[in-house]
Parts: sequence; C-alpha cells; structure tokens
Amino acid sequence: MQWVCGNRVLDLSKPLIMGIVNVTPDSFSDGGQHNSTASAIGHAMKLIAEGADILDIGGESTRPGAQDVSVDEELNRVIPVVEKLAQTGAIISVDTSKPEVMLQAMAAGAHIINDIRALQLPGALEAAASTNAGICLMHMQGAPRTMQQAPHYENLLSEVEAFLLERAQACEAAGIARDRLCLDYGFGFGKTVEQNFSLLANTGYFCRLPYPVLVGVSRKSSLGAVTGRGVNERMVASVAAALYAVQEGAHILRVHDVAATRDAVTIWLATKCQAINFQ
Ligand code: 9MG
Repeated sequence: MQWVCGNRVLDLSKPLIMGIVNVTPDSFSDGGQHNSTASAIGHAMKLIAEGADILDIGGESTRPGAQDVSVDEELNRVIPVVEKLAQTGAIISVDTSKPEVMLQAMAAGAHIINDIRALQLPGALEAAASTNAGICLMHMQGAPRTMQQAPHYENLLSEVEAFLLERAQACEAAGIARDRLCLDYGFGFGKTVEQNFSLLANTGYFCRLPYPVLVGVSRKSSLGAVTGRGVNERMVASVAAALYAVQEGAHILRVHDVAATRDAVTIWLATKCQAINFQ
C-alpha cells in the first residue's frame, strides 16, 4: 500500500513513525517547552535523528478541555516551523482543522493535512481539495472541549467506521483521490477508556478498509487509567499499545517517543521477517 502526500509517495509496506511536534504553549505533554519556533524546530530535528518518517506540526492543543486558538495565532505558531522544516527534506504533516492554516502550510512546503475534525469545518474540504496534500481523517465524537463528558455509542466499531467512510466519500466526491486518504479511529477523542481499548483491540477491523490506518495512542489518558502512570511516565505503555496496533496492521503511528517506538518497530520487523523466512 502507498500513501500519496503532495509530491511524495509513502511506502506503507513497513509501519511509519509520525513524530509529534507541538507548537502550543499549553500542550499537555510538552508543558510549553516547545512553544517557540526555534525550540519546535530543534525538537523536530531530534525526532528526525531518532528515526521519525513524518513530522506532525500542531499549533492548537487537542487535549480534552483545550481552548480554541485564533487563525492568526495558529498561523504564527505553525507556518515558520513548517517553512524551516520543509527545507530539510522531511515529510511534514500539519495538524489543523482550519482551512487557512491548511492552505498556508501547504504553500510553505507541507505534504499532509492531519485533521481531527475530518475536514468538517466550513471551507476545510474545499481547501484540502484545492491542494495535493495527503489527508488523515480522524473520528471524534463531540468537540475537544466537551468530548469526554458522556461518550455514547450503540455500536462503537460500525459507527466509527460509517463516519470515516462517509468522510472519505465526501473527499472523493470533492476530487481528492482515494490514494491520498488515510483513516484514524481517534483513540481518546470522545471515547471511554473501555471504548478506546476496544478500538485498539480492533485496529485490524479498520485495516481491512481500502485506506491506510494511522493510530495515535501516545501518552494518552486511557493508558494512564490502566497503568496508573502520569503523563510523563507513559512511554512504555505507549510503545506497547503502538506495537499492538502494528501487529493488527496499522500503517502509521503518531508518537511522542520516536526513538523507543523505532526500536520496538525494528524488533517487530526483524521478528516478522524471520517468521516469513521459515514458513
Ligand atoms: C492531533 N492529534 C492528537 N491525537 C491524534 C490522534 O490520535 N490521531 C490524529 N490523526 N491526530 C491526533
């Protein structure tokens, strides 16, 4: 399987690692450490050195309860970082729901639009369609500020699947080729702990669809709920959950801890290769 992202074609025969670069002063796991352009760029370079295949640059926190950020503020945070990192040849994803940010990020050299709102804001679908970006469509019930208040599903898997397929069809109807799309069931976005683990356990259910699947479990509160660990102590839990997703067929892992995830995926691949050789 391949994912067409701008002028790049990503080979998905092995899992890819998307490193998270938050340019948000209130980011839940970076504590504002990377809120300046320079420190975000420095952090991104470190993630590349650790083995990131893609960098996901975000200027708006998506944690539960997070406040909205204006278009201008998001542009000020994200665009200088995208411009600089694009010069390095890295594959750049922009984590945004705002059409203006999508357009300016693509003009600045980004390759992927990662939208937790699946291009549902006014003008977002049209903006994305006017570019050649790869698109990640994510499922969320509700909105970040309120999504954890009372998540409810009659049938979790089929409702998430129906939403993702509806958004993919809307994209294709707007002229976005199927090979530019990627789906994400949205671990942590309007789901209980049990629902999150049910989705993770059923990653393969989504991987049977004709789209690549991106999974983002890194440092999320459901991992803390099960392990009792604080946000900065969840690396092992994050890697374990990511590896479960890979074993189920996930194509892209969105992670904070690139080096640890890279090691885990390398061992998983080495083992898988032997399993194939001795069959
Ligand atoms: C921006 N962001 C935060 N968590 C995410 C997740 O799980 N998936 C995607 N695609 N984006 C996310």
